[in-house]
Amino acid sequence: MGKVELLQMGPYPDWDQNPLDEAFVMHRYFEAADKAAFLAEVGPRVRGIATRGELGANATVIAACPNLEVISVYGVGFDAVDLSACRPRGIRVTNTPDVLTKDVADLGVAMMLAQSRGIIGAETWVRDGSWASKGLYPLKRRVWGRRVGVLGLGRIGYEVARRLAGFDMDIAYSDVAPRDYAADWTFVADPVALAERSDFLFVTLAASADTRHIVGRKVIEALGPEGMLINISRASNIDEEALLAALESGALGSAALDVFEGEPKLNPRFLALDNVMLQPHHASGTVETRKAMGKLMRDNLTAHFAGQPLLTPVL
Ligand code: 8YV
Repeated sequence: MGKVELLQMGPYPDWDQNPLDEAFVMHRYFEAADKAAFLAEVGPRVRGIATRGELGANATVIAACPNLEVISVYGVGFDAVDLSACRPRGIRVTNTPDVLTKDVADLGVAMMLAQSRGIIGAETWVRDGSWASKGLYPLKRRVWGRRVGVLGLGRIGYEVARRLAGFDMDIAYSDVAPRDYAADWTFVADPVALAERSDFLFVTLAASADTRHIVGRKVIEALGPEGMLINISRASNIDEEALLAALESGALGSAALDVFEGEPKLNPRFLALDNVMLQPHHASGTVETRKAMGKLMRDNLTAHFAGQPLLTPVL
């Protein structure tokens, strides 16, 4: 029997690509100039899709693969996979939870510290000679001891809060219900009320249709001119128009963002702002974590085609 054929939605590092190429026939969708023609040609032979969190698999791609059995996501977020197209056909979906949690939390905390203390501007201050010519760097805002809200106390939100406890912060969180593992932290059901009591608001929710724009104008304005919004989840959790307007007017103090609508092409209005820190969706981007994510993604595919139970199924 020949190798199983997979559709590959985006690139992987060699340490994943090489074993994938050895075990399967990989059809590189992302390299195809004419995507529709490519799908029409290889779709009927495809039994699995290997994708990435931000790329997922939409209804058109899924429909073009009538023999599709499994979609394996390299990422914890599976919001870009059209689950409603998978369910009726019994297509299984897997993701890579846990292995990336702590790196994502680390980057969120690093962004908060860097933005609040002006670390990137301070680096420029040294390099461009401003220190010598203009003198002392402008004073920035303290992090430790201040009030923080965590919107979504799942795996990543929990690790963020745990880290912030080390900075003696006053920690509150919103979620669908109080969590028994968060006894030291204050539960605030309403995101607007959470933002109102916060100097820093972390968005750590798994994105879905239900959470779309959960951070809208009211939450942003409640956070206020001294507040900072940190997003390490998905752009869809925030009303980006409302965010841009608030950053431009000063209704929101600042933001630190790892994710954007339409990324990697972000709204150019972000580039004109000096009160926002922009990161290229790399919260899970360490060698250690990406190796673990790749292995888990591949192990799920191998398990499926060997008739073994999936390691980390979401559907
Ligand atoms: C990855 C992610 O950057 O886990 C997720 O959901 O978005 C990130 O970890 C991405 O999936 C890698 O392509």
